[in-house]
Amino acid sequence: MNYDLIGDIHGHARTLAALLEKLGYTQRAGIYQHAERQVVFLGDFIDRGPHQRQTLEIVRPMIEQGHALSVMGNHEFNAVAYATPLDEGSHLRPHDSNNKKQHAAFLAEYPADSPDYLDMIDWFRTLPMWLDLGDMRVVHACWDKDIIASLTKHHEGPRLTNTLLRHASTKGRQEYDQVETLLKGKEIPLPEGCSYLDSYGKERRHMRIRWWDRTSTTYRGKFLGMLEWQKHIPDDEIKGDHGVSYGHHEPPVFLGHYWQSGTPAPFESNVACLDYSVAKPGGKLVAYRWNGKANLHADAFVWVDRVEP
Ligand SMILES: [Mn+2]
Repeated sequence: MNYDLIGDIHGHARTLAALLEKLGYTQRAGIYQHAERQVVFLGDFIDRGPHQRQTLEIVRPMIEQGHALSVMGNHEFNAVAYATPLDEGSHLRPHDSNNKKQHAAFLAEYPADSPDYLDMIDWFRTLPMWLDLGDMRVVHACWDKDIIASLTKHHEGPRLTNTLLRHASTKGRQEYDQVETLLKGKEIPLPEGCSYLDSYGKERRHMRIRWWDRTSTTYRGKFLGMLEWQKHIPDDEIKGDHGVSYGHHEPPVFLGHYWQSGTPAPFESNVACLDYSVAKPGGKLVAYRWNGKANLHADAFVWVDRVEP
């Protein structure tokens, strides 16, 4: 099977429809399909954009009718945790003002506890956290084989069980860091005595890394974040075994999540990110036409500019 992988949509249904049409998918009985190809979505269908319901009404039937596959994004994981009661009046993801704000566009179209809302949350729970198709792999943010092996062994893996959902929502639990890594990216501790202030003015002693980058070996080189923070990061060799090794010989892996801009191109010969910030003005929705090749190329990216609502 040949696949068209599509990056983070965030409620931009019209842009999604334009991209599917550009890729040669046509609607039959209201469902986008292609005679020879399937879509693989990279997650983050929801939050932020203007057409949450229209987006889900395109992607969910495609997946349910066998025209597409998908992994779970951090926004679907958060939605499930937000909807799941913990104790009387509280939830696995707290209903505080930040979390409410991040989820507002979705909740405006799917009022909490309405039948449609509960049905969609149940469907989000069925999305796998990773897909290993043998000669190609898909995960929202980080392919970490040790974490994937551990979740497979201890939690029947790639899908959220009740226990895994609870543990993954509990800070301090191993599963919390594991699911966070797969869905939000890899973090490593900074060297002793080293920290920086994030955009909330909060002191950070960990940093997100460009885990796919095989050329840089220092904290500063692997740092992933705003340029102004990078100067506070030491240019020392990373201590200990904190990296994620993704070798040249491994199957290609597709990611979303990383808010790229500019002209799409692979991160490495076997790593490509397809999130080109459709949720921001000037952003685009990006696909990769994958025809079974081990090496990824810039000329296989296909995209459309964000369609303004
Ligand atoms: Mn994301």
